[in-house]
Amino acid sequence: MVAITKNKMEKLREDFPILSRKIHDKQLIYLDNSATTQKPIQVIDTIIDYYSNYNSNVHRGLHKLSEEATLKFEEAHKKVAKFINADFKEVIFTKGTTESLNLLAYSLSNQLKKGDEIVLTQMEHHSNLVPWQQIAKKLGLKLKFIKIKNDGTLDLENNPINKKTKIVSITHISNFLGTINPVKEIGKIAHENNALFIVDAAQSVPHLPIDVKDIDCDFLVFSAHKMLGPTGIGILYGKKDLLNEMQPFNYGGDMILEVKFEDAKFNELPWKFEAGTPNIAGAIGFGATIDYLNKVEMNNIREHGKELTKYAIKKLSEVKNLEVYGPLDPEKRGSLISFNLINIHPHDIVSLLDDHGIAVRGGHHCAMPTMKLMGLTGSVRASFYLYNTKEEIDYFVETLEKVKGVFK
Ligand code: 7TS
Repeated sequence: MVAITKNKMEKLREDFPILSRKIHDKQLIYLDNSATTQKPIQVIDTIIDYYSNYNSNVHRGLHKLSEEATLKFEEAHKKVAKFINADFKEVIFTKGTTESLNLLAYSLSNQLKKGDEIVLTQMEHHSNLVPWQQIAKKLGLKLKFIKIKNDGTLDLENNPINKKTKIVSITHISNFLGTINPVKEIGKIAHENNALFIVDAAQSVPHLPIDVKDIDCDFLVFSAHKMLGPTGIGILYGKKDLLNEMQPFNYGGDMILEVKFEDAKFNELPWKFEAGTPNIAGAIGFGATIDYLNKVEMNNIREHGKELTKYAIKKLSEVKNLEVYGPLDPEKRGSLISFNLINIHPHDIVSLLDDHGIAVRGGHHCAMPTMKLMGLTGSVRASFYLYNTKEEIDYFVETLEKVKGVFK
């Protein structure tokens, strides 16, 4: 790993045109990276280049443009696969985390029967909860949950995984509490019980070096837009043998080898799960995103995120009447902090911070049951990425104090 100095990290900001924008005549401070991240010029230019110079469909034309587009599209698959230490055949392009999880719930439901159990945690994003609820209702399955302890970590000693469990699907990093869950340990428990193990890595792949072989997960899902890439493209990683056994989610062009009027033979992996014209620009843009992240190096991104989070927790703990949710140890959390100012609605805080050019998110963060469990209706969330600085956090916390003053 080449350690990146503070100056180099700040220099990266020049790659992001949007960061020089003014919002209400104030410099933009973008702290909503858990929702989506900004895009570097290298990714933007790659997408413009595709549409300007070799726009064409993939896998079908024999002409030059189609050849060029196909090559770049397949290269993107390979880059993403290498990024998470997977095989090319094991990486499927989807619309994003949500679609990947729906694909899994739909395709794996063929292997489930009444009475089978699915284990999730009490801190899932709605996209790793609602698809499972739907198939559970349809097939008479039971949903069980690993509980959250008071410190915001999972109560693994009392986990409900047993021989009836067929699927364990958990978030790696909670988008509300920020907790980093011990995925290797949970995967081991799942496999000891012959259950499939799925990791929702929407908030972890952008921030930590991820190796699917080391985690030993059966499936892992994430979205490009949370890691400097375009929207509308994401990943379903799955172990080859499992993907080969699974029924496709969508049927149509590109996912077949041979079609007769009565029947069809499916294409090999990964194309078996990529029916129809894919998001070509998004995929090629994602390839450029991976190049960018590799250049910065994921270890540096993790270290930078940890430093900013530690700094922000310290600064926020000095603000009176403010409560932070989730573990306070930066080693145990991702680069996001959810909090509330007592007796002030999160939406009011978000709106007043916006007046000062600061973008944070307020609300239930698509984790309504977790909020309710904690007796909350919402929180404010500040989330950081590689282009954020301690100076931005200083301005954010100073402004928060001003905002508090408005309600006196
Ligand atoms: N899982 C987790 C843990 C997430 O944080 C999100 C998005 C998703 C799944 C869904 O990802 P998508 O790309 O398919 O939308 N989380 C958020 C958020 O925290 N604020 O906006 C989106």
